[in-house]
Amino acid sequence: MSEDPNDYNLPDDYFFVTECWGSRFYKVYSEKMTYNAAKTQCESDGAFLAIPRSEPENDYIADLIPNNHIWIGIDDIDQEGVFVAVDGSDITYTNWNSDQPNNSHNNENAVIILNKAWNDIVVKVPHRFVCSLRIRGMFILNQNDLKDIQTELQSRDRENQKYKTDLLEKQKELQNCDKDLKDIQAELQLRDRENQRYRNDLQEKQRELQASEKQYKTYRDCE
Ligand SMILES: [Ca+2]
Ligand SMILES: [Ca+2]
Repeated sequence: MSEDPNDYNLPDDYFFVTECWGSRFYKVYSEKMTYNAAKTQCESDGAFLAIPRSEPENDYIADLIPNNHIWIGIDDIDQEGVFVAVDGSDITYTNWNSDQPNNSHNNENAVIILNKAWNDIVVKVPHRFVCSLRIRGMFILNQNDLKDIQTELQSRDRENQKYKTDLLEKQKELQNCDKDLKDIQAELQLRDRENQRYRNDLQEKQRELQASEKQYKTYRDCE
């Protein structure tokens, strides 16, 4: 598995981490942004606002910016009370602070970590944030593997095309042969019929000859 952010089309300053909770790239932004600006920033990097998926990962992200509000990629902007992850994945872990989420003043639609606990807060206040890209499993291919496979596929495609062309040609040849064979069979039948006719003629002539020989003999005996 490549640990080079460039292999995943991420900016150079993303760093790679493999821990018990999985393999991730992270980038800690130092500036504060509104929730939507932070979300957009991560997505323009080719990543997402970090989404803690386990307690150790939640603690890790919290420790990247201690004692601060940190946006995470979870919000209920689309439908009040229905929290979704910005990368479309299922939310399998939460760490809400007591009495949260409370949608205070009916105006809290995005989630921050503060000292490891989650809270829904107002989206328009700028906060620090961490972007992340999850690398799933050991079988994720990096860009170079992908290029190799594409090249291999193209070369196989070309080979297959060549085989197909050859096959079509052979098929055409075979069809021509088939036609030749039929011509030859027809010719053979014709010759067979002719030969039969010659044979009949010959037998006829033999009979005639025998008859005339017999006649001649009779004629001579009479002399
Ligand atoms: Ca809300
Ligand atoms: Ca709240």
